[in-house]
Formats: sequence, structure tokens, C-alpha cells
Amino acid sequence: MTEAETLPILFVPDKRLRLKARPIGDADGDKVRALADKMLATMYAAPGIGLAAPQIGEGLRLVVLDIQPKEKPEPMVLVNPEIIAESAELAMREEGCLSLPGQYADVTRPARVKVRYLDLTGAKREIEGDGLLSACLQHEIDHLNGVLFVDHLSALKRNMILRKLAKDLKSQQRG
Ligand code: GNR
Ligand code: NI
Repeated sequence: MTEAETLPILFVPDKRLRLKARPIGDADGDKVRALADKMLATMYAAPGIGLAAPQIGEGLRLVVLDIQPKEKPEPMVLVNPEIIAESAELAMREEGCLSLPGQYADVTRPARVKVRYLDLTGAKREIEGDGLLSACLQHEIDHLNGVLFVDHLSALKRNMILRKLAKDLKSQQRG
């Protein structure tokens, strides 16, 4: 496998992170495979366990995912993913986001989800998950709708995180 180039990841408050991404169609075919390769390379390099196209400035419904990059690399590419079922039971888990570097918070979401998507050959697929996979699937699909993990928190916690992020990024800029 050849090394794909990595892409810069957008940080909050970049407005592109707040847009609803558009579905991928047949006409996008060639571009999508190359973009998915670059997104996987960017995700592994970060390192992260998921990445959605809006995070690299592409308003397309494309997600890459690998929740066990160290133990057993299993790169997944999800085209036009959608949640088709979710459990009534909720689960809380600490989340982070490559677009809010260094910020973490407990997020409560449905414990299990079933997701329908297309693979890179255009075949219809489904994946069902709990635990980290469930949280990651929901986190990435949120990105396609302009939603960030901090949107699931109280306004107080969200504003604390956004203020700390702004401060951290500013002090990084100063070096
Ligand atoms: O690397 C990531 N870790 C993570 C941890 C818990 C729940 C979701 C995630 S996704 C995140 C990478 C990212 O920002 N994806 O959009
Ligand atoms: Ni994220």
C-alpha cells in the first residue's frame, strides 16, 4: 500500500465544521476513493479513531474509522452513512475530537446503533455496534450534520471547553 498524503484538520470555530455535508453520488466516484485514502492517512497520523470529511474541509458525507488502529488495523470507509436504529438504553463515554484538540468530556448517547452505508464499491452495507464503536459512529455522523460532541453537553460545560480550546490554540500559536 502506498502512503497517501495527509491533510490539515480544521479546528473549531471554523465555520465549515458547522455545515451539513452533501450526499455522495455516482459522479463523485473517482474523487471519493482518493479522498478516503488521504483521510485514513490523516486519521492514523493524528492519531485518531475516526475522521469525517468536513473535518478536512470537504462537505461530503464520507467517514473513515478504525477503533483499534494499534492492535489490529481495520480501516473502514463509510459513504453516506445513516443511523437506521438506535437503542433506548444510553451509555456515557469520554470523547475527544481532532477538531477540538486536547479537549475531552463525557458524552451520553444511545448505547447501540445500527448504521447503513455504502462501501467504496457502492455496495450497501450495515454495521451494528456498541461501546467505543457506537460512540465513534455517532460522533462521525454528527460531523456530517455540522454537530460536534460539545453540542451534547450543557451550555456551561460546552462554553468552558470552547473557551479553553481558544486559549490553548492561542498559546500554541505564540509557541
Ligand atoms: O479520535 C477520536 N476519538 C474518539 C473518542 C471517543 C469518541 C469519539 C472519538 S472520534 C475522535 C476523532 C474525531 O474527531 N473524529 O471525528
Ligand atoms: Ni470529531
